Amino acid sequence: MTGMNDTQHLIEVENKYGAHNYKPLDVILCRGEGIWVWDVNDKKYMDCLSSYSAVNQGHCHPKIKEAMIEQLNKLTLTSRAFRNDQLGHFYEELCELTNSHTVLPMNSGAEAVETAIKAVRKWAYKVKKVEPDKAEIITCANNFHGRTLTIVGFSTEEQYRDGFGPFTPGFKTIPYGDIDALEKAITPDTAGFLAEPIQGEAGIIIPPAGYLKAVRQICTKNNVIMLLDEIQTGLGRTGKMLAEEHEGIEADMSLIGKALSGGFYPISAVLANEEVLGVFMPGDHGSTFGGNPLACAVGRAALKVLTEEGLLENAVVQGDYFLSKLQEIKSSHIKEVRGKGLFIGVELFPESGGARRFCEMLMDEGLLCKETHEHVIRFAPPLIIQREEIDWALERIERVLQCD
Ligand code: IF1
Repeated sequence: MTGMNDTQHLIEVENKYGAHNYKPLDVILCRGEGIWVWDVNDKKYMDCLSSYSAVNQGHCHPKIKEAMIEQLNKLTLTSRAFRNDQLGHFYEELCELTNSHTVLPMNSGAEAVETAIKAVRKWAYKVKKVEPDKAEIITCANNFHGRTLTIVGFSTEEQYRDGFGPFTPGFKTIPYGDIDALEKAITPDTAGFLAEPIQGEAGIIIPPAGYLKAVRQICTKNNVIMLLDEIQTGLGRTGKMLAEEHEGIEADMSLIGKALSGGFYPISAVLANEEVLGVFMPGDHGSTFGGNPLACAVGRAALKVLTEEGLLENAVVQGDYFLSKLQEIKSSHIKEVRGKGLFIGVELFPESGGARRFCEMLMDEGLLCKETHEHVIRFAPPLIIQREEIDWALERIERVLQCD
């Protein structure tokens, strides 16, 4: 079939057989390399979403692919009933890079979040001596932590909750970035505080300077687990291995996923100090694929690419450049440009009719990005991007944002 027929045909097939839980742009991708992807008509696009920061290393990174193929030819899955020769190395390399003490490997980001909630609750009962079934976790308005029932139960986004009740009890919501609200919300039953260092889905919401440091102090003072969800902000996206490093603090537990595999495989992990993950005894928790040798080999290679190719440093240099040039764009649509590293949001005025139509115009210009929360265009290209490629993007972004 020619590309155009292929596109129409494949859209029809998807719509016929697939659940309609997404409204994707009508672009059918078939190839990816670095920051570029191609559709079935062989049209080339710059990927400015990076699969929601899962391909920070760039699409189909050769070194990660090589590591995956090598492991594929040896051993892919053993279950955790037995050990494998990749897990220990993965743990050690991950702990060294994130200054963690202990790792619990899972598969999806939401599974890591669920694992952390279980660990924090168990720690509350076994260590903090909270009364059984009374442990409370404080979360933030406009959070995004995944799609499981427990997680959407503490979402403040009505659509993520609609029709899915009843929900898991034991969560309390406070405004994001409000340190007084946190102080007031803590009770003797508070087990933990869960937040993103920068709220992604909420529209790249950066908390006030010093917020994470103040959270750290309050959690320490009140013997509350500080739990940071770095599934989108981590692994170089904001210019650090973990975004918490910008404020010189260490959470008690940090969650990572997405780019932990460079987009090759679902891998996530709960990183913690011994005290919190130490509450898990054999048989308390698990997963068929968690910590499998293929995931560990891919994860090791993905981490190595981040460090050996200086992607964290590049995210700072290119992110600062991208942000400053975006802030120079003269457009009646732009309300605010904000970001950290290569995690950037351009907020539009409501009168502009929503970010979606600008993403569609950018797609026609060969740039793929995604609106978040209706009025924000998120720009999050792979961390390998270079200045001349950012200039290529800026030319198109400026042209589109100067349309009516
Ligand atoms: C979708 C959003 C982004 C995450 C944070 C946990 C998870 C995610 C901070 C769960 C996942 C993905 C999920 C995907 C779209 C995307 C997303 F728009 F939904 F909110 F990135 F912003 N914590 N985010 O961002 O990880 O279980 O998906 O591996 O559900 O539509 P997961």
